[in-house]
Amino acid sequence: MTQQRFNVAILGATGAVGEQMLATLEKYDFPIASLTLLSSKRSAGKKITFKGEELTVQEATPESFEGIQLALFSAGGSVSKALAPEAVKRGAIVVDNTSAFRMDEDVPLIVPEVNEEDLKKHQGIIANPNCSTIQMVAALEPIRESHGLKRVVVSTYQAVSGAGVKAIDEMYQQSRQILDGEEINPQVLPVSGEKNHYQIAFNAVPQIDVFQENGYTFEEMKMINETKKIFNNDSMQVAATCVRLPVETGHSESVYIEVEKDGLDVSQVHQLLKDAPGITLQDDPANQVYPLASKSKGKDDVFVGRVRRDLDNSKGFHMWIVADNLLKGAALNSVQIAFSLVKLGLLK
Ligand code: NAP
Ligand code: 3JM
Repeated sequence: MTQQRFNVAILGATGAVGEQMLATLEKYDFPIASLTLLSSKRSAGKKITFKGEELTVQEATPESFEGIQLALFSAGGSVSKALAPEAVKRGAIVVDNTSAFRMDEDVPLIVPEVNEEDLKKHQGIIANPNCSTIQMVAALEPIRESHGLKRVVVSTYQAVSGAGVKAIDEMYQQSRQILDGEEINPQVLPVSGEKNHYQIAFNAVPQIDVFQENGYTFEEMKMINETKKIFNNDSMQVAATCVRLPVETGHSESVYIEVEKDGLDVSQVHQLLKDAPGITLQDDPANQVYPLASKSKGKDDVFVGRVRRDLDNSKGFHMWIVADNLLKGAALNSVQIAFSLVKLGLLK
């Protein structure tokens, strides 16, 4: 029997996430019949090579999705809000990388290692969680499954590539200017649409996305709400502090968890992580082995290390979780969702 192939579109193909989507579809040989690359008017006409074939980027319109079976969206929340319903109306399944639909009740929020089965409930749109959420829940799932999770407290150390191509350029330009003794003129970070912009080079900025009325940023609330939704547990206690660092790629997270059941020790946590799909344990303090953002770039796995039992709480554990934010945090997770759809017979 010949393998079924699909008409695929990538919306945001010229962006930091879109570029990695193309690379991941190619690397894992997703069964593609035709590939449509979409962007705004700005990049329409640009040529991109996929599997040795030159493709021309087109401006995205509702009609772009005629005949498309699978659409991978990463062009920002407002673009998703406008075009995802148009794609679904034309018969496509949308895997959306933005926060536009993540908390909608009829939209599954998927990390395949954790809740692949939730895909069966989809109504056309499937949401890919926030990058910081994905790597954290992937690493915590084996521990949650075996001992339950009562509480999660996370502080993030996030890379600039999570804020797109312009943020990466700003970090490098500013770094050069500071080293050359020139004046800097921040215009992108922490949030391009806000009135104040701050130095990112040689700095740490405790704001990712816009502030909410409760004093948390939207990025922090995404981590809190998405974690509860993915684990299907509204009573889980979750808190987050999200910080941007001058790292190009690779989000790092310091995570404190409190498990529900007694009797867990560090060696058991190690074993659970070693046995878990998509996780690499890197935890050997005697030899200075621990996950590093710089080494996560280009890798598919989520790396975990520095696992310690809390000194005051026998059910408390600390750990350091690192992943390539553009791969497992975005493009790879989306492509894994696409493969799961094929496997479950949901992509027709
Ligand atoms: P980026 O590098 O700035 O790229 C943005 C992409 O969207 C470009 O291809 C751009 O096309 C396209 N675009 C912008 N406005 C558009 C419009 N009006 N119509 C059609 N296309 C438009 O950003 P990125 O880092 O790739 O992120 C893109 C989006 O993905 C983010 O806004 C975010 O919602 C989501 N994201 C999700 C995660 C995650 O955690 N899962 C991580 C990062 C980003 P042009 O080349 O024409 O400008
Ligand atoms: C990561 O349209 C926008 O404002 C995009 C903001 C954004 C998001 C988001 O909210 O979709 C930038 C970077 C994300 C995300 O994955 O949540």
